[in-house]
Amino acid sequence: MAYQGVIKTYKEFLPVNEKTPYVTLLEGNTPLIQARNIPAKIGLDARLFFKYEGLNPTGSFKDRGMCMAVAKAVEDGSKVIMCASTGNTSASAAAYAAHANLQCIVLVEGGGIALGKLAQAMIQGATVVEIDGNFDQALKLVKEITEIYPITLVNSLNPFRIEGQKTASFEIVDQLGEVPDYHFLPVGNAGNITAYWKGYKEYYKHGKSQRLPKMMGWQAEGAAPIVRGEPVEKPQTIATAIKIGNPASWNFAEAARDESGGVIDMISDDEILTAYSLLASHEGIFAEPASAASLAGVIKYKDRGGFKGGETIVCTLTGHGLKDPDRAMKYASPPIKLKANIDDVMSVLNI
Ligand code: AN7
Repeated sequence: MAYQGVIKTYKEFLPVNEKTPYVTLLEGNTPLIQARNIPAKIGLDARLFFKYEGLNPTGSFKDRGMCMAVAKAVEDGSKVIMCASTGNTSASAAAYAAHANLQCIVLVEGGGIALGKLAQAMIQGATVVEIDGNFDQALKLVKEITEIYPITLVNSLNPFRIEGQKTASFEIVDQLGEVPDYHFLPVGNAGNITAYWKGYKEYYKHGKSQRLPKMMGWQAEGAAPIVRGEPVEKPQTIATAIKIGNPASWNFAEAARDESGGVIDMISDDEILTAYSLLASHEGIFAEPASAASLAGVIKYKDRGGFKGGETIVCTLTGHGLKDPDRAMKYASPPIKLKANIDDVMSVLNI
């Protein structure tokens, strides 16, 4: 049978009853791509895989949890959903609200989110509010508003978001045919590392897998509250998706790290951009900068002597590169501009 989306595919593992609608844009079922060139290029003796979540319907992993959160909002008779966002959550909320005929309100930092994400939320009919403040302030406002008014909060504080997102772990185990030794991913609000760890543990408990991976979370240096052990009041990073100073799922992220014997550490913006460019130019995978934090983490951990050799490593690439075209335009070499004649064109080619 054709693929039916996250809720139907994994309903035995999800909070689904006879009243829960199968809200879906056919999210999930994303490819697990084995790296062909990067291990040799960086001197890594391991099997390296990318879970390419940028291929979800709105271009990020958020769709896995949003279908579940919106399905439960519909089940509960809610008419309006709301979130704060660094961009991808707002794009996903807007899309699923449009699909399920709900109203959607998103609060974002004015000038702080990538172009593609803003465009998505706007064209998908959300009420987009740009505040003069950052994500952490926006989330605080959304929590206050949704406590008072009959509006469903769809940030990852909503437990149904985590439930949907955990299905990525199931897919990885099924696609690999085993559990990876290490799972690397970016950490922002820390919902995703929480969800992956929950998913790995549930598959293990149900006898679908024989062991658990080490969870390896990576924050940007300018937005690394968990690594530094205190909230960051004015987070800064070019990876705008993870520009978060006070993550909602902080404790769950630490639990995932500690229970799995993993690590939460940080990488610089330069390291993120190097990994971003490597992925695009050496694998043909265009992921957004925040996503490349996972590969940047692999490189950092390898350079530190963290791997023994021969491991299986999965990196989640959380969002599509087209979300943030400005960053690619700034980072890559500009096009060569020439007159329209063969001699001019051939003169610049090394052929
Ligand atoms: C591409 O959209 O928080 O640690 O509001 O968009 O679960 O927060 C986005 C987060 C990583 C971090 N990669 O995940 C939002 C938002 C991308 C992201 C993360 C985000 P969490």
